[in-house]
Amino acid sequence: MSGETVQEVFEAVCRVAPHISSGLLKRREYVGEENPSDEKQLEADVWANEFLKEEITSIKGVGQFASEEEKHVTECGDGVSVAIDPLDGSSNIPTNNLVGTIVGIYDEELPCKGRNLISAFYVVYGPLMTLVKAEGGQVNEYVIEKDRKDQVEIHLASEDIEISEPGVYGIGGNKNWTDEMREFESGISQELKLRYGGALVGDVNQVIHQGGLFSYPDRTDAPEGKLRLLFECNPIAYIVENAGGASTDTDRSIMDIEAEELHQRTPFFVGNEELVDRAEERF
Ligand code: AHM
Ligand code: MG
Repeated sequence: MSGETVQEVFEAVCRVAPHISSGLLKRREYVGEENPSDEKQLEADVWANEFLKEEITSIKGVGQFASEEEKHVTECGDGVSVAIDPLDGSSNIPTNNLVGTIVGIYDEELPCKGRNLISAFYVVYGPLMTLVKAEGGQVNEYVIEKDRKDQVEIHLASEDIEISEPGVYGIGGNKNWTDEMREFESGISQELKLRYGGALVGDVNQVIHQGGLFSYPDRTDAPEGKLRLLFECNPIAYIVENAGGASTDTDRSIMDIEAEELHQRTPFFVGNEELVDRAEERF
């Protein structure tokens, strides 16, 4: 039953993704409000959230809906809990750099652990619109396209994706790294190529395809880092772990973190197991 709901959520997100992408053009201004994490909201953040919320909450098997852009959980029936980051990396929108959408589907009421995820996926609004989905131990990549009549088509592009051998790395928050982080990064930079784009979806997508490490660690001014556990870290960690990689907050897998608050943050490391283990040993 929940498998059908996962499929419906997946199809709903694929249906609206092209509209979100084309609607960004007119919505690149800040609206003067802040989200629950005290970050400035763009018109695009608010609009994409409303759009996705309408689609997802109307699915019968969805019981709860929560968003990085909303303070509280919305109760909408009986069934799975869906947590979204409608536009991840939205500070990239004014300059037309990469953004995405992240979706986590949990079989438990929110807030809960990442171990309760039954599926997670992200959309990359890049030169191609792609969606990477993990479910049942398998990670697949789809291309979302519109045909000449504006009908949305979903094509399976790669099946059973496994994280590649280490190639690239990206670490956020560099202006406020701890001294330990600076040392750690200096070692990693001797081995891997630096690629940091400022959108979690893009930076993690390249780590899955080219291998390596992504991190947004604790900062001297932000002991829990920047990224939110339920909307960003859990779904991404679930996808990377299902692709044969690993995740950590430096003590445990991201998915074993107790979730106490809807918008809680955590230091975040994902990538090849050997690199994640190295971070766990170092910090
Ligand atoms: P957002 O969801 O509000 O856009 O914030 C999350 C983003 C991540 O995609 C990215 O990894 C990080 O913030 C980038 O932060 P910074 O601008 O500090 O590099
Ligand atoms: Mg985000």
